[in-house]
Amino acid sequence: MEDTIVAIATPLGTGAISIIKISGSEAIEIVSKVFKGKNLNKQNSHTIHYGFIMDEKEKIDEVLVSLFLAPKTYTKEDIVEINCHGGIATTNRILEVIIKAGARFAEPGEFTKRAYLNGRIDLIEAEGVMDLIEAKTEKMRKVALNQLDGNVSKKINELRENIKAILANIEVNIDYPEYEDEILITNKMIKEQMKIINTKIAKIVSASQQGKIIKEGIKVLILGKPNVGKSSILNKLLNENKAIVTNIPGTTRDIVEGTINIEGILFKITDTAGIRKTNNLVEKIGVKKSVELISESDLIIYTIEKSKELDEEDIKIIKKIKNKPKIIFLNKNDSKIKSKEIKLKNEIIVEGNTIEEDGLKELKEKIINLFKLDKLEEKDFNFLTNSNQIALLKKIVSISKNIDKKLEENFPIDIIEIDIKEIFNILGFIIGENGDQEIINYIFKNFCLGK
Ligand SMILES: Nc1nc2c(ncn2[C@@H]2O[C@H](COP(=O)(O)OP(=O)(O)O)[C@@H](O)[C@H]2O)c(=O)[nH]1
Ligand SMILES: [Mg+2]
Repeated sequence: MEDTIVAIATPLGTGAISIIKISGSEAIEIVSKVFKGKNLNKQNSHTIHYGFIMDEKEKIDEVLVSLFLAPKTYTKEDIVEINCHGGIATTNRILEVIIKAGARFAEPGEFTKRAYLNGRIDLIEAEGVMDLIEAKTEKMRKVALNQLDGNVSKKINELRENIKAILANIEVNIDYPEYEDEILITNKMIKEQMKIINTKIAKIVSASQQGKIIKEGIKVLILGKPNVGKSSILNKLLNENKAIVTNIPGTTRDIVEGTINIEGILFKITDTAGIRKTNNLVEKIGVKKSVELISESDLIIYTIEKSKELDEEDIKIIKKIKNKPKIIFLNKNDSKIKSKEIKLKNEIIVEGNTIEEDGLKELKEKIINLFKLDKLEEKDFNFLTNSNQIALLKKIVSISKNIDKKLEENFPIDIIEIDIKEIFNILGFIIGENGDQEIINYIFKNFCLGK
């Protein structure tokens, strides 16, 4: 935190401008050493200044320098931003010059980490910053902005206040047990208060499951035997000829992926090598990869040719994906060959073909229903999207159940108090108030450079 840090805030590549960001107590002093223009030490906060970046006597670029003086800045430290000409050579050279003048190259997310450590934002809001940068759909953007605005933090803080009130009551009861007129904490009362809190938490947990879908999208795996039309389905869903389609079984060997947006949710669709026994080494590796992908996927589209009966191979694969959400796609229903009856109970089945594009719309509708995507309530975006934080919330749910049990069995109040205090602490971890290093590192290590 003592160091003044620097990073390139814009993507490295060809572009009109690049922004180099410097934060720390020596930001102005460091930039002044290499800036030819007005004396930056004498300028007001939130002003922009024209000049040149120099390396000794060599002119590096014509720039605009923005000044932001502490504490009203992103990091609460002095910040200088240099707008220079875009492109790799200029941007990198300016970065070099600034480092030579005394700044240290920033770690990923270090600016936001400072905003957090200096108390300007909490962990949920920090997470919102990153989510906003990574948002690829309107829904993702709205969720992230809501988080960044502190609405989710507000919910967690409310819960903490509620818990604090219960704890205060317990304290009174423990300290002055003989005071008849003090509110006597009975187990029944704690139970009622905890019930209200539990309902609130349950609501956030259930919303968070959906939030995860919005943030991370849904991973779809197209599986089936060779030549049933998997690659054709991928191409039709993506509306792009991404995978090679031929009538030669075993054409697809590598994993082919693409992304589509259905109802504001990102679907990462993966086409795989058809699963079969093969002696071809390359195909074998492909088949192995297909099977490995099963556990990581959220949805499997299992493809069968409508005119063919399920054979042993099919049944073997279907067994492997028994516990996965899946849709069976009966392909090639345009074929003149009489179709066989498919004996699959309790499965969602869609039939169609990729030549006349029959059934693909229905396939999408079934996906929407399966994940209840049409019911994602936009107005209630108050949930957590980080799986670590969701796990913490679930831990609270289980502690809470334990409290209930102990109350039932009339445990002494000071024992129950320990559990309630733990809930209070865990809520603190979620917003980052107790500064748990592991959670902090986990969140910031996924940040991009320059933010
Ligand atoms: N008649 C018919 N042929 C199809 C259909 N979908 C794919 N095919 C053909 O089936 C063959 C295998 O398709 P492909 O998508 O490569 O199957 P994959 O091996 O499962 O990826 C190709 O010749 C396709 O043109 C369909 O719906 N109807
Ligand atoms: Mg294929």
